[in-house]
Amino acid sequence: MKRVILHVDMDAFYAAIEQHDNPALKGKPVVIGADPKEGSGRGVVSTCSYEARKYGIHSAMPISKAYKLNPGAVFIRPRMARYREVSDHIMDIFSRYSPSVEPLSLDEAFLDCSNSGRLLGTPVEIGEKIKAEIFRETGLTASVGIAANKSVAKIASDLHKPDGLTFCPEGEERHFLEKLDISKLWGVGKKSRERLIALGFLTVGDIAKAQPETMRSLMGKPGFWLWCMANGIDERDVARERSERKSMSLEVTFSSDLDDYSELVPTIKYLCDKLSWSLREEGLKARTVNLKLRYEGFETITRSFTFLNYVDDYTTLQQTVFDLMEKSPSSGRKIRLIGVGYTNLADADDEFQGDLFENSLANEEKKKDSIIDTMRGRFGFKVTRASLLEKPEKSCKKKR
Ligand code: TTP
Ligand code: MG
Repeated sequence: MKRVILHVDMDAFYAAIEQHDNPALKGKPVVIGADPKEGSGRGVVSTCSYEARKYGIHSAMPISKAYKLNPGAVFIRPRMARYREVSDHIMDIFSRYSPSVEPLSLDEAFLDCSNSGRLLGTPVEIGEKIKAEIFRETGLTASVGIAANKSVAKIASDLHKPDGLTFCPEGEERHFLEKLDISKLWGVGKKSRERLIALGFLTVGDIAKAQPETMRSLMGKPGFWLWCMANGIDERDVARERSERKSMSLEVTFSSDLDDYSELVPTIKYLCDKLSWSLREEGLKARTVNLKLRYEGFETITRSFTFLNYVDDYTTLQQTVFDLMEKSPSSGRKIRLIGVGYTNLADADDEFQGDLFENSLANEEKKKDSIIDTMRGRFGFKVTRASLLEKPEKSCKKKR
């Protein structure tokens, strides 16, 4: 195989850590997320153990619904510091197997093991060694997908969860993918799935058989990328995290809690403008956008969205933050703090092969950003956009 790409994803990550740290929870339905308050709690499920999934509980479901599905489950609030500690540990294990490790979130990463074969064995042996090492050192199981490229490896790791190892030999990608539901393709969420089904595409094979031009005319550039993935074509490199900076964010605590969401709009725009400008100023680009909201009474939630390619423009950031706002629990709750952030950073001039999912809207917006950046280079951040003339809550705090 020319390239050997592994995608490793931990099983029921937060829930598995809780079961490991408290063995009395092993074998039980465990739900990590907001306080269910006996069915009246707001907020959502972060994740749950496989035992809880049998009741239909899953990530992002309202916690009140999870409670109704199984009131007897063990509900636990997340312990992020502990999850980050385990994440650092597994990332350290990955680095023993490859110099090219690309983390996608706390519990998953791509590894390029193309040159590890002579020392470590066949692709499947490498996958088995990594799984065994994770289990020995953390007591947790992971699922591994192995293929000649990233998108097939990512699809593969999900096929035999938990504790799975799935290998797709080079040249067999089309056959490997053809029967799978289109939702298995990276980036196909609920809405795109409905749209594709309405167009007559049910399986990955249906997309693979279409003409690339048809897919492009139906779905735009992402349609072409879907066609490539469906045919097992993905030239993107595993991107090492080269940037020293891991994240960047800005937040504002309001002088009095806000209950009218429309009052947040100017502040969100202001934060997005300032943050995306700082990102470009530092010569960086980012794949993940994060939103943090703190409600009255101090409950804090975070939401994030990861793009397939890198972004750095104001409009994409702003639209993503508004989308994330829509997914956040809101009704009747006052907001005390709002924060926006970027993670998954890379140097702006790093080339990533196959930034196929390039967003033409983002390209247009980039031109506007570069005009503003040039003016700000001379006059500072006080140069502003016409759309931002409404007064935001200004005293924001920069976080590293
Ligand atoms: P996932 O890898 O998507 O899920 P998982 O590891 O819990 O389960 P699986 O075996 O299916 O991989 O996400 C990793 C962690 O990220 C998860 O344990 C909790 C967190 N998370 C959220 O907080 N909210 C979410 O909506 C999702 C999907 C994950
Ligand atoms: Mg996982």
